Amino acid sequence: PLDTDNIQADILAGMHKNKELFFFFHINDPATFKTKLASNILPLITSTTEILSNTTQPITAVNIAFSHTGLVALGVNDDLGDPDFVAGQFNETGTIGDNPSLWDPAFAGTNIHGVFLLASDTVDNINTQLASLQSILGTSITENHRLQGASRPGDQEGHEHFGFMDGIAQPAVNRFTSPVLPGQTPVDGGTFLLGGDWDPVDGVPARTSWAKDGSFLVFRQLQQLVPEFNKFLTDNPLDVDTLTPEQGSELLGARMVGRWKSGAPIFLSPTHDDPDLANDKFRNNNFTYLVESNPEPGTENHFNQTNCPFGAHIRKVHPRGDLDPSVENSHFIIRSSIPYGPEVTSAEASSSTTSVDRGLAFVSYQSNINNGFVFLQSIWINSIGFPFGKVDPTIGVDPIIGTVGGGPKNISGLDPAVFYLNQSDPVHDVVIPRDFVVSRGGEYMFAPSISGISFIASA
Ligand code: N7H
Repeated sequence: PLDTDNIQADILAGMHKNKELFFFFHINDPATFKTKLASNILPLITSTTEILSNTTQPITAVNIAFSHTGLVALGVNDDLGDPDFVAGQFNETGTIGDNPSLWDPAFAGTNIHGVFLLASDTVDNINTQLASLQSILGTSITENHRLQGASRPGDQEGHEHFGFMDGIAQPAVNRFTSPVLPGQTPVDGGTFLLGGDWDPVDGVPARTSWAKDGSFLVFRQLQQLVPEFNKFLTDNPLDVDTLTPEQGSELLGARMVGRWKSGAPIFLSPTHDDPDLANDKFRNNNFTYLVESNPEPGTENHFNQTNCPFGAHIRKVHPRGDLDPSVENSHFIIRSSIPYGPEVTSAEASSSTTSVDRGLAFVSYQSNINNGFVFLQSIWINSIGFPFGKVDPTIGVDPIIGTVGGGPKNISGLDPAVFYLNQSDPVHDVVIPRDFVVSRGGEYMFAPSISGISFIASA
């Protein structure tokens, strides 16, 4: 089995609390910081083993991660074999399609040295834990930025701000995930953790020594324009005979995501939401986009997007069966995101205009940022041709998070009435007028193992 006593809790297991604070800081006094890290902070860091049992779960779970500039400030100059990490996210806005002028100034540059992830049932508990960390660290750190995440209230718990159930599909990690559910792809721990016996990056000594069992944490503050998204759906219901306009709008949203709001996959339930399917963990993830029988064996996958658009969000980021498994399976990430910001107010709803910031505090873990987040964002999400090899060479970017510079994007296959698509027939594209998800920035961080934190403290 993997060394779960040494692996920070959020990486493989997730902290699974309804509140989570991301507290970004700059290190002013490395010597004091390292002393306190070893003596007072290290004992607070929650491991995977601890989070997995109710008897050992702390009231507030604490994880920590460092940016490249943070490690350097602490005197750790080792190569971790990851050029994106060294560059920092701000220097890659061009690659990942972000508009740097929309970034929160806190993320612009490489000024963030570290982040605390504090997770608990209440914000009060989190604030108590934060106050204690701040009193331990005193002026050795300065806050750059904080983002308070929270599950949505009532029956929206677990749903992100557009209303869709999140946190359903994750890869299964060999020697960790048990049981493996139908539809989960088992992958080696090396896809997420550095230095194990299947680490895709070779010949980097730090990865097999102190950095082993750590993981790269990609953080993104993704604002969601919920009233604007809802207005777009209301104004553009899919015109399907049997559906009311309201149902046509619901279908459009589901086809953009690839799942209904309940979480039921549209590939298995293409015409209506199915909460029973959504709630059944043995069925809700058990599908690929390959259909061999209808209408012609072996062809449906490349010609027909009746059940699921080629470019639906969950198909873009996990094209089950659309690619050779060796390619498809080398770009998995583990997601550990949580919504932030309040519910839509009645004034926002009636004006269809966002006035309060809300969105997703996106977190992904991978052992190689270029294979994980950067690949997904730049090659799969933002390529209008992906998945490649379909009848339509201009599928469009991901309708939820893809961008062509913020402006209108043409997406094919959203209308199920278009059974066979002619070569790039633009008449059948749906035009999404603007981005409803706007990146406010983020950073690439390294979440070391518990022994790795101890190494850093003594560097
Ligand atoms: Fe996505 N959404 O609400 O539309 N995502 N995502 N995501 N996402 C998923 O299966 C969403 C984002 C992935 O294996 C679901 O857990 C929103 C980024 C991956 O089938 C829903 C935002 C990246 C999967 C959403 C957002 C990804 C996935 C279905 C931003 C990577 C698993 C629930 C605000 C770069 C796919 C589930 C699979 C699922 C939404 C961001 C990746 C509902 C709103 C930035 C790999």
